[in-house]
Amino acid sequence: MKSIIFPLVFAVSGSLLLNKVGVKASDFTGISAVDVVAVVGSKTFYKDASNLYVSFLEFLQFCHANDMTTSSIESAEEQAAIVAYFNDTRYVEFLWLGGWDINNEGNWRWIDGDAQMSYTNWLPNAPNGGLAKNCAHFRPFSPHQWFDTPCVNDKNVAFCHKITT
Ligand SMILES: [Ca+2]
Repeated sequence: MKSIIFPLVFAVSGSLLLNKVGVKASDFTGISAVDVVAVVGSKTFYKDASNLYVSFLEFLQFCHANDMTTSSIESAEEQAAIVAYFNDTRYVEFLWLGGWDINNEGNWRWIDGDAQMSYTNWLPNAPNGGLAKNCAHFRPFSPHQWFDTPCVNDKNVAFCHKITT
């Protein structure tokens, strides 16, 4: 029975572009269903509904392909709305934030608009990775704070936002 079921499951899952965490088709385009995480004013935050692990470059590709920009958390109100969602869902995968200090160590900027971070919510000892950690991610469980991480980290889920007018 096993020998019949397993190839079948593999064939079905392999036919989907995005299926589950850690598994990715080689023809990744980034287009996927998204979950609404929070709405704050004109800004709506979304994460990849398939919870697929992606690299930072794939995260950029994902947001762009879905007509969004990489996430930026710019106020305590936005942070609180995002935390409320993850408290409700008990979601546990780390999420990419659209922030980096890749161009100037210690000078953290949001990619969207190349704006310097004014509001931040780093873990107390972060960022602390120096030149080895130039991208930011969000821990969706307590204490719900931000960490610096290597940009080559491939165990984060895409997190984007879109401004509606
Ligand atoms: Ca750094």
